Amino acid sequence: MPQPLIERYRRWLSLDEGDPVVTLNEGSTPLIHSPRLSERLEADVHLKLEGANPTGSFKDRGMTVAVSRAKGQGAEAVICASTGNTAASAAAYAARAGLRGAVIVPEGKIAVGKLAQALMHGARVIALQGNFDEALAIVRELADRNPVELVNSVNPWRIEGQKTAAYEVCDELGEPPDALAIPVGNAGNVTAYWAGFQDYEASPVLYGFQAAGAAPLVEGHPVEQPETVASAIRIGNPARWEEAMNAFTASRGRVAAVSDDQILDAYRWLASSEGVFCEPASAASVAGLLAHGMPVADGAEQPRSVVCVLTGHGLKDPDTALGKAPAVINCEAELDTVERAVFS
Ligand code: AN7
Repeated sequence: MPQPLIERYRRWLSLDEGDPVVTLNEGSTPLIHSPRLSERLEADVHLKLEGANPTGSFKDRGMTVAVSRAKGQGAEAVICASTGNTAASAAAYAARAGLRGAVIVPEGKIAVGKLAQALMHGARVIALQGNFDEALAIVRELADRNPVELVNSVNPWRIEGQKTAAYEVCDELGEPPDALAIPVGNAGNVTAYWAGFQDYEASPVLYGFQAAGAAPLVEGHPVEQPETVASAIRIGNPARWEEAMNAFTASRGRVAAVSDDQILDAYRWLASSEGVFCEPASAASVAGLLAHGMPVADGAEQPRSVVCVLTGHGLKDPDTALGKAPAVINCEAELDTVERAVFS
């Protein structure tokens, strides 16, 4: 049975001995070889399937630690702003811990699976007439004014927990990869990976990818009206801006943009060619590698082993999947007709 990540990596996490462990047995997600992507990129590519976490995204790694800490410190409620996955995860861990949860999401802009999760776990879901960046600004003030723990990735415990994904990658491969590709929204996850690699004295080249309509780090300024089909990363003013840029610089990597078409092509290609169904935001990492390759600094060697982080499960967003997939074939219940439908 997989261990909760707090137990597996407790020595690296600065948790108090007395804190409760609020867990759904997150972490220890599959790292699978990707033969077709390896062929296309002329490198040895592995996919880190973070959609295999209990609520279907990497957010659970940070949430187990942040909610354990919040519970240990006597909090009665947690709150977050979210493009969807943080909301689903916060709601689940709040339920597990016996805490109240409230989530503020951009109205009409979160995938339907994530909404169902937050509601089923009993969180109060507030649909804001505004975008994620506005929601985050508001919850920060709410958390200052009220006895409620903020569990966005501005919370340092979220980053602590998310570092464990970098540990797992190194432990599973037996050594650090040469490079890591990752989608970037609020920039908490790339910050956490870099911190985790540094704990392991590893320094893979970090390639971050943003959606072209929501690419503040690439453009060098906040984006007022971010837009992308990858709703999870529809973020115009990342909270961990500086940390993320420092990580790209220190790792001799870079951040680049991918178009929605490139994201959707990679999304469908991964599902149909590699058997891996991730959500559109996650496919940005694969789209980025396919579109930009792996540029290196002068004199540096081309990466041989690469890990691509697939941050969330494809089932989160059935609407986008059905909009992109081929049509269903309707058929009457008659043998010859079915035979024709199957084999023609
Ligand atoms: C699938 O849930 O920001 O750069 O509020 O759900 O650490 O923000 C989600 C982000 C990538 C970007 N992939 O990670 C939220 C939220 C998926 C995501 C990201 C998110 P960060």
